[in-house]
Amino acid sequence: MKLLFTGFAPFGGLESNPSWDCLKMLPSQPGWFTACLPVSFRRGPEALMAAVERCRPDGVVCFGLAASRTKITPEKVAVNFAHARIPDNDGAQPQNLPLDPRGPAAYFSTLPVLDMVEALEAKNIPAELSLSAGSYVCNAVMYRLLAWATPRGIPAGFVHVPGNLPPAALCQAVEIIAHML
Ligand code: PCA
Repeated sequence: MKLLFTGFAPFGGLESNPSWDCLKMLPSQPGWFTACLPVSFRRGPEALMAAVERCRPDGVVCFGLAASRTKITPEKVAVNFAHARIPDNDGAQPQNLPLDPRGPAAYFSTLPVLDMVEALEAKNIPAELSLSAGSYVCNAVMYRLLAWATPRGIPAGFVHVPGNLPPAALCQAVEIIAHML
């Protein structure tokens, strides 16, 4: 089974992004691929789809930082809405726009999100289901991912990581999640 995991580049004045730092620590396994996506409404989803075309994965989990959260939060929903509080790394700051004017209002993750929360908590890693991936670049990438994965029946989705967990715990969380695909 080929699996693709993505993280993001730093943004918003931060020096690193734990969502990519933890993927860099992931022990290499046959069939596991990683990619670092730019924090850009335009280039982020493009880079994701380029990685998908390169790897042809049977499952995809995208990771991003939610600096204000304190738990690992598998996302249930991606919404067709772009509304940025800060400019992305290209200086774009969409306000009140659909991501795809012809697309559905939302997609549900095709990952077993509740089981993932349970599996993380069983290992004493703080986790909670999230019902909103926000309206910034992470949500845009999740929406694009699910527009591709849903009609194909491919398990795919998004997980936000908090800013306060040590990289080793994040890396362990990624491995737990990876083994549930
Ligand atoms: N977090 C941002 C974008 C990149 C990232 O790591 C978000 O939650 O949208």
